[in-house]
Amino acid sequence: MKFDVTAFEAKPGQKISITLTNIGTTPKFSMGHNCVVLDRNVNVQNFLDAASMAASTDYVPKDFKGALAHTKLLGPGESDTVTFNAPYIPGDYPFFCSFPGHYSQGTKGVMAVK
Ligand SMILES: [Cu+2]
Repeated sequence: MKFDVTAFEAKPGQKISITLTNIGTTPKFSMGHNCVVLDRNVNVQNFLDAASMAASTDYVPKDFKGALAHTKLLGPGESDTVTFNAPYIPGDYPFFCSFPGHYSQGTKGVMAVK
């Protein structure tokens, strides 16, 4: 369970498009995937804890600040693209699938703004 891209670089403020395609075959309720880009000062585990309670909003907690961008939660064969501007502050920004358990199984990566 991995993203095929686990690291990329961006310039501050650069327009970024992330396209996620779920190439799996397991139904969305048990094996959906999304891609969330988090601000660099947000504690990932705190976000994931909130995300695990947010099934109704694609595991993106609406009352938890810090997601810079996210795709929809995708079932098998589905695809979604999200476009956003990279932050102006250089640093490493994590991205990951916020479906419960998927981060710890390795569905994650880093966007390096420099
Ligand atoms: Cu996932």
